[in-house]
Amino acid sequence: MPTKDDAMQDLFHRDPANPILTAEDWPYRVNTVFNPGAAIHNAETVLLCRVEDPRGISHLTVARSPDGVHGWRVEAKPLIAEDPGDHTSMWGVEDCRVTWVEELERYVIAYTAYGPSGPCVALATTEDFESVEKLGAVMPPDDKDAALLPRRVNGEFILYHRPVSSRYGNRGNIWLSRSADLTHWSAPEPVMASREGPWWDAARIGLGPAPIETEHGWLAIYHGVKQMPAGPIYRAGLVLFDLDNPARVLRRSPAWVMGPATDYETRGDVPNVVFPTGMVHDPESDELKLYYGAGDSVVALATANLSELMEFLWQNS
Ligand code: BMA
Repeated sequence: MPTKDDAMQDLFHRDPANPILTAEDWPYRVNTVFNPGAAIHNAETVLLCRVEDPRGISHLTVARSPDGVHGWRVEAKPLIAEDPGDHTSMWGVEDCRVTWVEELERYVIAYTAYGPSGPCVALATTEDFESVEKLGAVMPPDDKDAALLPRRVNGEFILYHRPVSSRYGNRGNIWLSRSADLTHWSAPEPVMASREGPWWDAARIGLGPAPIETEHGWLAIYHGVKQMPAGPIYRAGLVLFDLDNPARVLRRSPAWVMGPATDYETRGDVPNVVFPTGMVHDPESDELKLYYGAGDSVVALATANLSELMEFLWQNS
């Protein structure tokens, strides 16, 4: 039976193997596994999953699969974990986005470090997902949902992120900062605000996976939150940023393109959450694999066709 959400948009297709990763797949005791960053390394798909341990503290652990759907091998130890000696991450690390940066020949991992001052954006780099070089916190709290563009624009790296400003009634909006060296970042520039009133993305928004370069712009997926009397609903929408000025929004989908509909999305530690954080595009087949956390409890996969997404944005914006 088609779900309520599928009846609205037929752009994304949930994989029949969903949820593709759960706490039961972990080689050690964990509470939940969700919100993964994604990358291709050595012809395999790597997911850097947020794992919440039985204390409630999160860390990031690598899972690898030959086809990005089945046969996941999960590492026995976290790649990035809480650091009791670092006040910015003593309460754990969460929700990473991974970007392959050709110029550095390294993957850049943008993640949320959590400590008593609040969540903040931290960066690390890796060659192989076996060891990391930490650059530390690069934005003050409260800030999260950061993702780096894969190349410089006008000579600078671009990091989207989500500082919370009381000017906007503490609604989270998407901003960006620029840097020549990944360490020193410019003051945030506003990019995109949550809509007002009854919209699906009125309470908060945040960027999802690192945007993909297309000839018409940077294609990105963002999450939007609607606050309901029974709790928030997290859904996903599409946005296209200008290639040369990534602070400029060219297109934004009025409606969400994916929302909680299945059991694993409408239940869990936080019901009614689809939270996309990983995206892999295969230029040959044009297939886009979108990895997302469902219900803050499991990892799920939806596939789409990149050209269809672009077409949809052109006609619905
Ligand atoms: C956001 C983040 C995510 C989480 C989502 C839904 O604020 O904390 O980690 O998946 O809420 O609970």
